[in-house]
Amino acid sequence: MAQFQDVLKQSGLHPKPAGLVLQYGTAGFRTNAKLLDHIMFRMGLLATLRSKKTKATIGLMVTASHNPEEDNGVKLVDPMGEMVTPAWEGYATQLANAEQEELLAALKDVIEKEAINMSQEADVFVGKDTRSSSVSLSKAALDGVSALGGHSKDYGLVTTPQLHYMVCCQNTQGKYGEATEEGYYKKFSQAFIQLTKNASNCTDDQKHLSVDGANGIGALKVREIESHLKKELHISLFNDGSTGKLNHQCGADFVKVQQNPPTGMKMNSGERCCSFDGDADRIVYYYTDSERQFHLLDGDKIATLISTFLKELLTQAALDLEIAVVQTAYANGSSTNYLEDTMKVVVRCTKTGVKHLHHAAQEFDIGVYFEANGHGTVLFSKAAEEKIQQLAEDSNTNDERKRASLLLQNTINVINQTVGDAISDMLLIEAILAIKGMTIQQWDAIYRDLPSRQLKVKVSDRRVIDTADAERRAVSPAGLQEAIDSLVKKYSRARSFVRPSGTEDVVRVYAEADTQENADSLAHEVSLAVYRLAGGVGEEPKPLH
Ligand code: 16G
Ligand code: MG
Repeated sequence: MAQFQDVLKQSGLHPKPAGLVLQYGTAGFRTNAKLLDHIMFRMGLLATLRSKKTKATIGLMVTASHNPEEDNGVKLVDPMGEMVTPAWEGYATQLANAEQEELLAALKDVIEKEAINMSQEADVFVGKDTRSSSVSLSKAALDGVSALGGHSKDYGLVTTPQLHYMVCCQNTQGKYGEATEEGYYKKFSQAFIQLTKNASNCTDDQKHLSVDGANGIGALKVREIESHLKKELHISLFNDGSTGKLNHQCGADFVKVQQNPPTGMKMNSGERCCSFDGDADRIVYYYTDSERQFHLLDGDKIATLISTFLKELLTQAALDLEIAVVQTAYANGSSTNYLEDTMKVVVRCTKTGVKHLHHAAQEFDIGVYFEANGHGTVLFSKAAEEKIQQLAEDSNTNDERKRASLLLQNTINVINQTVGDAISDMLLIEAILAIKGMTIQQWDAIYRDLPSRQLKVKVSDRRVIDTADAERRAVSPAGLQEAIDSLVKKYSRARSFVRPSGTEDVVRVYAEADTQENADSLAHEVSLAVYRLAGGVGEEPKPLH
């Protein structure tokens, strides 16, 4: 077939280094940019097949998120803006690792297994982050799409959540919004402005926010949306990419892991600040107090703020809708206790990785999902959206219910339901704080985090660790969970778990306890157990103090 001739010819221009093996990880392929040209071409092919299969537009985003500038990666986006399904992740790995002469056979295998009608039209939306390697890598992806006769639209520089939004808009024929950057800014900024009309006496201080753009794509895009916000939010932007290096000592991941402010940011004590990650799908907030002590408000605090706000509105609107919060094992124990015991909301725990949380959140009327690292959003079921809309349009309802239903409607519109979105989450958080007249200190005081520590252990093969119960228990190697259990018993309010990383060749260890010292020594002792029972390599883990 002529189609495959083109694939053959083009793939010769994007050859695979022989023997190189890469995995479609938790969120796509991610490694040094020099190794990715053939991967991009092949993902262009795969996105085209996925589009033919689903008869819908598929997204392909070139980014390595919070990784160093030298790395790059690719994420595929399914028709409603979700991540691709596990079966297709498998195909991605299969295509990526086929040696040059096996590529056609691997491609035909997917076509056969999925019974793809090759005469079906295909459309792929492509976006990229600000890495210098993204320019040629996105071209390779576009080559892949055209090699299989697919149509592509190159959105150029966009955040990951912007591309998810475009795909969803396109496949809902504009019901979710207009599939342009202007459409994105309009949709979210208008909802934000409507929400902030409910904030009385908002001072200039309350309207001010310092943003760390991680020297990445989020910085460019926050500048663009700011002009649509009608001065309801005053942003001081730092790490805007004009001088600093992407993600270098800045950005959401750095701030969360180091528990320190980013470099390059001017912070006055008590001032509200936030950091995006390199592709603007994560956000964390923070401030320093008058003693220069740093306070982090992570994804758990964000989920608590948002779910409290939504629960209050549901009560005011007298709407009987179930709200749930979805977390991972990394959620601070205090947040889970607060949500379950004080707020009385349903809490679910899933495996790490956005697709798992997203999936679990879809089971509820309103599902608020956040990873502690700041990746998350809120999903509203169709039925919930309809109930809210009916109430907002009902002329017989009282003022309080009406006001609450309108607020809920605008809250739905300010949220990017396709995926966690730093810009949209920021607007929602800013609106909630303004409406409640709440300072960042008051938000922080909702509950107090338990001290925690995360460590990494190098082992010869991290796959020897198998977990169950949403990664909270290790089922292999033998004896590891028993060892963890007996270590945890030595401390008060303690919890610990281990899991193989999906993005790095390490085992991650998490521990929390009543004091920082205890969390640190529990994390160290558990690291030692992993080292001894799961084939540690290199030096034995040393105590932290
Ligand atoms: C990826 C995931 C993130 C998760 C992280 C865990 C997405 C979009 N991103 O970055 O949600 O927290 O992996 O990394 O799903 P780890 O497996 O190395 O701990
Ligand atoms: Mg990211």
